[in-house]
Amino acid sequence: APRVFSGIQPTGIPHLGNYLGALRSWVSLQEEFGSVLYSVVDLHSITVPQDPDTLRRSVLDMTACLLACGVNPDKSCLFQQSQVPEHAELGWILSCLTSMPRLRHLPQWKMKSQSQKNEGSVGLFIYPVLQVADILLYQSTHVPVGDDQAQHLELTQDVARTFNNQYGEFFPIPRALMSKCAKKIRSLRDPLVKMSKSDPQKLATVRLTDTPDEIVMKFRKAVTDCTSEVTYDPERRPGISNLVAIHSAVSGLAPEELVRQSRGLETAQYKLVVAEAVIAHLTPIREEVHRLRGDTGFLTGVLTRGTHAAREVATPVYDAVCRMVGLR
Ligand code: AQP
Repeated sequence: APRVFSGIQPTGIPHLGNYLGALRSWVSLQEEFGSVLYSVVDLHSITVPQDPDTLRRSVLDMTACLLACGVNPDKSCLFQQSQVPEHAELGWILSCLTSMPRLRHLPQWKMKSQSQKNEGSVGLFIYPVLQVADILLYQSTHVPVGDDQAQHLELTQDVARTFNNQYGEFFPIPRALMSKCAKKIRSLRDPLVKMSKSDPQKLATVRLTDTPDEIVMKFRKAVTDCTSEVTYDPERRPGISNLVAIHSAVSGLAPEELVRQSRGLETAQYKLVVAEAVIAHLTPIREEVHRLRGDTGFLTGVLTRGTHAAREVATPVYDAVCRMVGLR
């Protein structure tokens, strides 16, 4: 039966990129698919240093944000990855089927390891295999992915095939569900890089909990070029085009239509138009995040229920894998 899996790291409050590129489609997928699992992937987040208290808080904050965006725990299984130990256990078995060169060529390792001392941890190196385990543990058939994750899904498909060839047909080969909405939202400070939770520049990232004043300020200071006309040309004018892309994603109107409507506006004026559209879109979400964040008991309860439901699927799959490999 079709089954969707996706995850998000508890590395801070999600931003417009996470929301428009991933979370918004998570909500629609719970209507389209009978079985949907969404995980707050805390084991992935410790591949780079995390403060323990902040991490604990971030898991609950992320849960509040997912619920506020419309993830419905009655329709999807929402859980914390580390509470289902089979993720790490299956990850170990699958890491024994994956070659070092295969991992060394993945773009995220190349990028993230450069910014870490000693090239980064072994965990950072093999986390794509843990991601493979996240997906295969539920025999998932569909995975919503952004551009940046396409190569990790290819790895998942390769590892699933390797396992099936070696031990017998077991894992479905999961397929990508390419995001219909915004593929890649860029930093407001540097339109050449993606918007990221852990970007140290505060003005680069619009978070779901930002106040209207903060949103206005961030868009006002968004980096664009010296041309004051509003056009959509991601190759040559990435800064202004990123704003048009954000505007398009929150309004549902095509970039060309928005450019037409903005004729005569200077970029400085257009930035405020985009800020207002974003504020209108995010305000109900922000208010719901604030309401939910205060209710730690409720959030923990949602995750506990999710853990039980996830383990019901994961345990028999993992047991079968162990038998096939010869560990039972
Ligand atoms: N800028 C983006 N535009 C569109 N989609 C994005 N995603 C992330 N950034 C953008 C999508 O969000 C989902 C969850 O991402 P994640 O938290 O698991 O890891 P990430 O991709 O590393 O996201 P961040 O925000 O950059 O986090 P940090 O700074 O902690 O590494 C994924 O589906 C991703 O495609």
